[in-house]
Amino acid sequence: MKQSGVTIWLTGLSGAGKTTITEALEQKLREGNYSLEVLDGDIVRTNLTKGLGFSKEDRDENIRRIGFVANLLTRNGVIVLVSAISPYREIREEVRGKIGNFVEVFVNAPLAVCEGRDVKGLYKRARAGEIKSFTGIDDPYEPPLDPEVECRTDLETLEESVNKIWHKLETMGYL
Ligand code: GGZ
Repeated sequence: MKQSGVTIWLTGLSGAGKTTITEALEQKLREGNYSLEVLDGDIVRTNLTKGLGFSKEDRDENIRRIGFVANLLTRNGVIVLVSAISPYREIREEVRGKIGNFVEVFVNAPLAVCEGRDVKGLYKRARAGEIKSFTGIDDPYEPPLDPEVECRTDLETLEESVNKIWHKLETMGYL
């Protein structure tokens, strides 16, 4: 039987661990020879959504375009890993409705933890007012109300987070 496609949508604050989980999950899926594609907000913003900023309108446009591509791939049997802050609930739900085969993963760590990690020094710059409209600082993040999976990256290991998602994909029949 042909692999059925699915979009695995990781949402969460900057520094919550979306990219780290995506990379680990990608590796595990590749070992299983699944056909997959990764759409990471940070990278997509250098091509597909180049020029968009961080206003609500631009973020929604970013998510809509990522969702459009994710949908094309998903309906062709690809497992799509999307990693984007995607702070607004309504647009996430819109994309979910269009794609259908959709697994929302809330990559959750308290703001203080994300800020403490500050891998790229962006929180520091946001606190200093050098970056405006930074999610969690002076821009909203609306957490999912009923995600298929929640990964508490401050409390669980990377392996635990990946296994949780893997297990959910299995029970939903995508693996
Ligand atoms: C949030 C920002 C901002 C602002 C630049 N707010 O953690 P990162 O650095 O590597 O990834 C973040 C990325 C956010 O892009 P997304 O496409 O995921 O955002 S959204 O879904 O809201 O459209 C962050 C960096 O860009 N970054 N400025 N103001 N994150």
